[in-house]
Amino acid sequence: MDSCVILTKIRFYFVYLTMKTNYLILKASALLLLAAATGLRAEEIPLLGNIPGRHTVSLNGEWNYIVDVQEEGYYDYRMNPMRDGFFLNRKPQTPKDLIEYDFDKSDTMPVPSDWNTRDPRLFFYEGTVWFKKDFTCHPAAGRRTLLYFGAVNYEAHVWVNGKKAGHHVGGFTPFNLDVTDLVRDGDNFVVVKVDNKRHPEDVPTQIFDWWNYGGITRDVLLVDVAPVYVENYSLQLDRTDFGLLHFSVRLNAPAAGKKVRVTIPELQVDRTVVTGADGTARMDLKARPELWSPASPKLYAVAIGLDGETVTDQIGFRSITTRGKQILLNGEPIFLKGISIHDEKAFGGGRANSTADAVVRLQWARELGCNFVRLAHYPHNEYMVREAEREGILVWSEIPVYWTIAWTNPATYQNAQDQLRDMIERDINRANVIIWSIANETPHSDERDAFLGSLATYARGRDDSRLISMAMEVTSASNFHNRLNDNMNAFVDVVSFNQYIGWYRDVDDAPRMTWEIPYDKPVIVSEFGGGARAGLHGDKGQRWTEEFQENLYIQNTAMLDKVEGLAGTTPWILKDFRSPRRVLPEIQDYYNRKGLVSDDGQKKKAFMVLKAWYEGK
Ligand code: GCB
Repeated sequence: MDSCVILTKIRFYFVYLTMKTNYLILKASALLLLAAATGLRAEEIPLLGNIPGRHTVSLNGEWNYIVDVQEEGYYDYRMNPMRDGFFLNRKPQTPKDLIEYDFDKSDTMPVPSDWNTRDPRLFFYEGTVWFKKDFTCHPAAGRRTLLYFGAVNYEAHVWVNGKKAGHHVGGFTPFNLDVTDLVRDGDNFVVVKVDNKRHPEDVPTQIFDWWNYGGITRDVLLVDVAPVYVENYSLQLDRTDFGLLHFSVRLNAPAAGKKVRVTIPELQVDRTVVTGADGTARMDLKARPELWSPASPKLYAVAIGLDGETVTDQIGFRSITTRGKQILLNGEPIFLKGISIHDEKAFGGGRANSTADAVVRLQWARELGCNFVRLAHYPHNEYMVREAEREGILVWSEIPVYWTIAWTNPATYQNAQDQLRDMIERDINRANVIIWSIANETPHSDERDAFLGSLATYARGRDDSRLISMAMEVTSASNFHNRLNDNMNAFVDVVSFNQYIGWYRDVDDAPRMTWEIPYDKPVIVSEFGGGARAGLHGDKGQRWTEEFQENLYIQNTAMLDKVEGLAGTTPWILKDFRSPRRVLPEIQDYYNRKGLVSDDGQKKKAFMVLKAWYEGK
């Protein structure tokens, strides 16, 4: 069934670093094997940048779904993939016919959403659910039709009109399939097999402290494009010359001699560049934009034209650099007053997937006085990033290389790199995104260093206009002296670490703690915090009370003021979030309670402590 041709057009070299040899470049043939291992198919084509600026038709709305615990819609009773699985969406043709499923008589669920909060039977479910949607379309002759998914968690197989359209792994990044040859004028249907079972070689792996929401969790769109189209582009301010912009563009095909026109009317920019034999082009533009900043999040209307068609965008211009232990925004030192956030709705759990969901959480962040958010632990939905950009909130964006990754498995590496690539591709022109983070709390080993070193090098190769970081851990040098000692220091621009003094260790230790970060780089404390059940009051020594959490924040903020080179913090976390690891009845009830705001929107006492600390920064 999966006899699709393996993608032969490998665009990027897979560079694998080891700490011992520093650079070891795998041969191109290994790339093909890796692509095969991660399921890249001929139909999954490189991601389109700036999806909101394209010609799209939404396939959001009610989709029929079938819960398939044993994947009997996919495998026969000998576990061989079937030719006539549920993807054919068959109907009995005669009264004798045996067909044991019927999408049209099955329940519906809105897309985008997650099945865990949409169907009470599926709250803990991890497995396969089939989705089906009917749609009409009228593709114009000579055009191409792409099918775009904002995200499907975790693995998706997609068929259009019963024919395989593609396969994708990774639950938080977008992908698009070329379905031109599968769609027909008039009635069509799309079937998606979604599977969110966890496996040790996945990214993230089998254990992680958040809810494994399954489903088609972000928008589904049909995209109409010309045969040769602008795949993606980047328009960035020079790091130091604020009168200079760098533009680069990539077409979907190696089409030479194509004229790409860039206009920014407000800056009187109207320039054309011609593509080379590989279908790419770059040029520098003289312009002196008003700089994007939290105080003034100025965006300019930009149009990218090719063959009479334009992609429109809103782009801000800023520079982000470091100098010694400082982070510089537009050349000026900035302290990043941040908060960590999961991509969950503001109230009651469930995956967030709209601007409205973003607005509430960003409003709380702004009330705290934040100019920065850590979008943990995976790329959040695009609405969140764009709304933060509009509101002037800087972003740390991260891939789910979390805890116990299978460091030596090449397919795991390729999966992580693909997620990193697509996170960067999607948000390459977002002015507010200043940090790409490649990992969270990973155990030290040579294999881990090789894996992460390679990811960091890859990220820098794709985007040298932003900073690279990762959430490290401190290793105690002695009982009250904390030293950061991580080989990954060599690869990051910003040294970040998580610490939980006061929660996983006695809060009274905080005043005695000393810190040593022996690197001449800015420092972000990417997590600290502790849990409290909103409305539970008592002595500051009583765990789970708001007073305990309040005191923890008082002690921690005082302690952090002594960290040399502290350039920002993103305490853990804005809002209580769903986690299967948090089982304590009456307190947790499957929520991680480290939020400053409860799952039903109540602000806890510690909220005011952090707010006051940020007011003084
Ligand atoms: C951490 C993790 C985060 C957890 C948090 C906690 O260090 O990075 O994902 O949720 O601790 O609550 O323990």
